[in-house]
Amino acid sequence: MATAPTPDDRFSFGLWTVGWPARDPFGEATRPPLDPVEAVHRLADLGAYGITFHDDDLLPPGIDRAAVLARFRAALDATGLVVPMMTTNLFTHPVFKDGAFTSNDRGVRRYAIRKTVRNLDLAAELGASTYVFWGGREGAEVDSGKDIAAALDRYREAIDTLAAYVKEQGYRIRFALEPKPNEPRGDILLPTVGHALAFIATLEHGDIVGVNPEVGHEQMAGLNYTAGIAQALWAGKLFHVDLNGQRGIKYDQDLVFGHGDLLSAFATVDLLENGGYDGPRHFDYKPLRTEDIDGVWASAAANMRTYLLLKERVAAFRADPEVAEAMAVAGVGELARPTLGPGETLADLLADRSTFEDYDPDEAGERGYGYVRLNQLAVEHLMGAR
Ligand code: GLT
Ligand code: MN
Ligand code: MN
Repeated sequence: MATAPTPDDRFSFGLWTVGWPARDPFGEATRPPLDPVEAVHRLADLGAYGITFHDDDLLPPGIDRAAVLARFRAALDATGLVVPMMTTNLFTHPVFKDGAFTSNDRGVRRYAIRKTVRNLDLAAELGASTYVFWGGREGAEVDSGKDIAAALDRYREAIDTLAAYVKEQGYRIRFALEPKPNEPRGDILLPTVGHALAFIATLEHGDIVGVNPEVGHEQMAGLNYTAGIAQALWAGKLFHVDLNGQRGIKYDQDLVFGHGDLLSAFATVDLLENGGYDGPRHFDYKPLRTEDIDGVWASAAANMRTYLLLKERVAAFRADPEVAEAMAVAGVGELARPTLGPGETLADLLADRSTFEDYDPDEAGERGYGYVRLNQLAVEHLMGAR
C-alpha cells in the first residue's frame, strides 16, 4: 500500500484549487472563502510540500499587502511549506476581456506587463523558481477581429521583455507557458504543447522559457498528454506540470488526478517517475462544486494518494519479467538504437543490399508487435491483478 505523502514527493497545489468557492457560470459559490493561511496549514498537514498562487489569489487589489504577506510568510515558516511557482491573474478583471499581452488595446498590454513585473518581484522574494503564464484570455472568437501574426508578435514581445527583466535582476526564475485550446476564449493562442514549443523556439530569451502542460487542457484538444509532455521533456522544456483529470473532449473539468483517463494517468506517472522530470508534481484541479469543506480536503488528499498508488503500480509493472519480455517482443528498446551504424553514411546504407535489394518487406510486414498484450499487462497491474 502506498505510504502517506511527504514533502519528498514534491506535491504542490494552487491556492485557487482548494480555495475555489465553486462559483460557476450557472451558479453562486457553494463554499465560503478559504483563508490562505489555513490552506497552508491544511496542505502541510496532508503532506504537500508546496503552495502556488496568482498575485490576486493572495493579494487582491486594495488589500494591505504588507500585513497579508507577513501572515502568509509566518504560516510558511511554521509549516515548512514552500512556494515553488507563482503566476499572474491576467484574466479575471474586465480590462483583460480581449487579452492581456495580446489585447488589441495597447494600454491593456502595457498594464499587463506592469502587473506581471510587480508579481515577478514578489516571486523572487518568496523563492519561487517557476513562473507560469496561462494565457486564457489571449485569443479570440471572431477571426477577422484578431490579427494572429500581430498577436504572436506582441506575445513574443511581452515574454521576451519579461524574461530579459528576470535575467537583468538576477532572479533564479524560469517561465513556463501553459497551453489550452479554448475556454474562456473561443480559441486561445498557443493552444497545445506543440504550438507553445514552436513559439518558444522563436524567442530571444527562450533559454529560460519552457512549458507547463495541464492534463485536461491537452485532452480537451483530443491529444495524448503523456506523449505531449514526453516531447516537452525531449526538448528540455518540461519545466512544470499541472496534473488533473478530464473525461473526453468537453469543457475544462479540472477533476482530481486519475478521475479522468486512469490508464493515461498511469502512463503519465510512469513518464514523470522514469523519464527524467525533476520538477514539482503540481495539482491544478477543482474540488467538485458538490463538496463541502471536508470534501475539499478529502479531494486534495485524493490527488496525492492516487499519484502514489499509480507510482507503486508503475514500479510493479516495470519490475515484472513478463512486461520486460513483452517490451522486448515489441522492440521498445530497439528504437533507441540509431538507424545508421556508427560512422555509417547514407552512401554506405545505399550500398548495403540487405536494406533494399535483399530486404523482404512482405516478410518483415508479417511481424506482430504484441502491443495489446503489453497494454493488457499495464491494465492488470493498474487493477492490482498482478
Ligand atoms: C486557471 C486555469 C489554470 C491555470 C491557472 C494559472 S489559472 O485556473 O484554469 O489551468 O493553470 O494561471
Ligand atoms: Mn492549469
Ligand atoms: Mn484546467
